[in-house]
Amino acid sequence: MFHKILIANRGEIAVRIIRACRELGIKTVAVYSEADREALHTQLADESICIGPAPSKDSYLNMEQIISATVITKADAIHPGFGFLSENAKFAAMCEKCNIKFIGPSSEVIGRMGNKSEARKTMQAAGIPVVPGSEEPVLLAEEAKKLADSIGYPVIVKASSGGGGKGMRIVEKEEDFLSCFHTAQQESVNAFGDNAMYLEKYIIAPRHIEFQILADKYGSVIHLGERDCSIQRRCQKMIEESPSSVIDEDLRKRMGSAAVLAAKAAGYESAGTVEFLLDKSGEFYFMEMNTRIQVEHPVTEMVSGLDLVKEQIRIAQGETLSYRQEDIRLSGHAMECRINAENPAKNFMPCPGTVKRFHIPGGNGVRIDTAVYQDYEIPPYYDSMILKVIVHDKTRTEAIRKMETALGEIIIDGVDTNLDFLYEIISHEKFIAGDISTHFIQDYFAM
Ligand code: MV4
Repeated sequence: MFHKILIANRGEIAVRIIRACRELGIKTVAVYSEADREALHTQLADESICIGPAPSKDSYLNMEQIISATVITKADAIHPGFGFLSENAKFAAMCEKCNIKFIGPSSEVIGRMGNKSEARKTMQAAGIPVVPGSEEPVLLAEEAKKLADSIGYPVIVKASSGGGGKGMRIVEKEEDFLSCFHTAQQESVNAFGDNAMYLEKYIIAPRHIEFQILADKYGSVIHLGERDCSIQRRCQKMIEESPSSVIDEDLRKRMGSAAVLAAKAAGYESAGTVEFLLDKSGEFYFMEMNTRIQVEHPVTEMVSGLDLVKEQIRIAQGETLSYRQEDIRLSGHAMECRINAENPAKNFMPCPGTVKRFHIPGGNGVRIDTAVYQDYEIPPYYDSMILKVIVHDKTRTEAIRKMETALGEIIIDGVDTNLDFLYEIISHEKFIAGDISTHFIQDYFAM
């Protein structure tokens, strides 16, 4: 049983974790940068400690400072949330060395799943379908081109240390390959300090389907169904929902079994997500494994009734899973919209500033996860996501109606947001028909 947990994060996910700890009777420590002195997570925690100046590299990414804060406050464990150090194997290893429990998988697993071409190899060896592509990482453009020619175009070039679209290029024609490869490789070197790339056959207009996994340290692994995260803009998720309108019970069983097998093959512990690409013919392929709690985890909480942050903490405390696969009952339809402080009319440029009038919706089946309050000053240093609206109802049609009602009631004056853009998406006939793919935004909202 942990006596005290330090949350190495900020914003809505830090508030979410503090609430889960409080419900479990566990003390909390918030770390904050100088820009977050007045932030909600700083105020809600039992203790708070400043770890440095505003820039992330000097604060929320400063491993030594966070470890020191943990030692000074005598916290037993660190919850990393998502982003920042949540998938940093070096940080997880530092925690292990300092006998601080990192709430997540081991540093070895984080490292192996963080290397996307290593992850592919692990999954391929376990018999999980992966997209046809390179077996080993590729470094030389000419060698990569030979491989691309044999795979057949279109192909997609990806960074081994990548994920989320950085260091990635889709190559439609042979003559574009070398320039695309060099660009993607340079982006990878700049972003990750790694020139290792890998290739895959490009799946045209796939759906992004991810399965939520829970795994304890004794080998038990269950899945909690899927989330359809296909509504994305430049690899940034905007809307997530569960269940997916194209997955029937048989496909859910097959993909769920593949996700559980993937977690076992990875030696996984804690909450995690197995991402698949689903093509138009219903074939699915392993894409990546995310070794963190995800932004969109509330969608699964709403259809399964589980509290995923509490489950992570219980697993980290050495408890066995509270549920067997046959205990999991998924019901109804949940949907999440991410509200960002950004201006769609100005190419989605982030728009920090002071929140004036602030009103959030409520009601049956409506959940708001946010750290924003009236007169709160949104700092310019961090991610632009400021609020998540999650709704749950019996059917997708009713969930969409509930989301429209909730979005229509929100008031966030003082900063620009993507609220109206989200409203347009969920009111679009193709969205309402469930006719979506990762190409939806580019197909219907050319921008
Ligand atoms: C793909 C793919 C199609 N075919 N791989 C996006 C980021 C990272 N998770 C991998 N991603 C993709 N990998 C193959 N073989 C489609 C995506 C993809 C995507 C690609 C470009 C622009 C937006 C996208 C949104 C979701 C998934």
